[in-house]
Amino acid sequence: MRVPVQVDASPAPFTFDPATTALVVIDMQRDFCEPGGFGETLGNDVSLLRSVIPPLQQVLATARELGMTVIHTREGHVPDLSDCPPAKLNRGNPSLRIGDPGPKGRILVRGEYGHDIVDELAPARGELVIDKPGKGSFHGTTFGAELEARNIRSLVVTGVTTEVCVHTTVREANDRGYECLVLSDCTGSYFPEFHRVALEMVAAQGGIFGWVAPSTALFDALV
Ligand code: TIU
Repeated sequence: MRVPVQVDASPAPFTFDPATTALVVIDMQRDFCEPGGFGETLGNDVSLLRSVIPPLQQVLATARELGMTVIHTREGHVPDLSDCPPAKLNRGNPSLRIGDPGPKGRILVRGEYGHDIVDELAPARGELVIDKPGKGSFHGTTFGAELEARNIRSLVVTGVTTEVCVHTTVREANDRGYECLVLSDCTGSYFPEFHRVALEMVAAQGGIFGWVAPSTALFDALV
């Protein structure tokens, strides 16, 4: 592997040093990826997110081999829901609201089975897990401080959903000066069209928020 690593990406090659790059795995929780959780209560077909898991397992394994910083996030709320604004709690017409008891525990509540990350992508010992109340990874969390403490300059971003939590995180990371590569096959949406267009938005206008590439381009760059 030659450093800096150069990935064939859109709209231009993405260059990074694994020592100053974090792999960010956003919200790969049972609540979004499995039946009986938050995603399904919103009326979504959660099976659409399953295709993200196999390539993301490979990317995780590679990042661990390289000794990269790995950060997982989980969207959810404290049990008394004091960090869930009414604007979020009362929005829409879900079959179960945040905090209601569901088949995998209380919907989107920290400490519940459904809130945790799917078994296939379980964090390894020492990897950071950031609990976030919102869609973005910076709001109400120590994510920004953790990146600064580790001298991270670039992010390889994965997880769900592309146009919601992935986009919110990438947009703010870009404003904060981080260079973000979004891995197209390691992100997913309940809406295939939103996924496609969300990725196009990242890379449009000369890479207005960042870069996009499939995980195969990352692996090719690392040989
Ligand atoms: N993690 C994340 O994207 N939260 C969402 O609520 N996404 C939806 O697409 N609903």
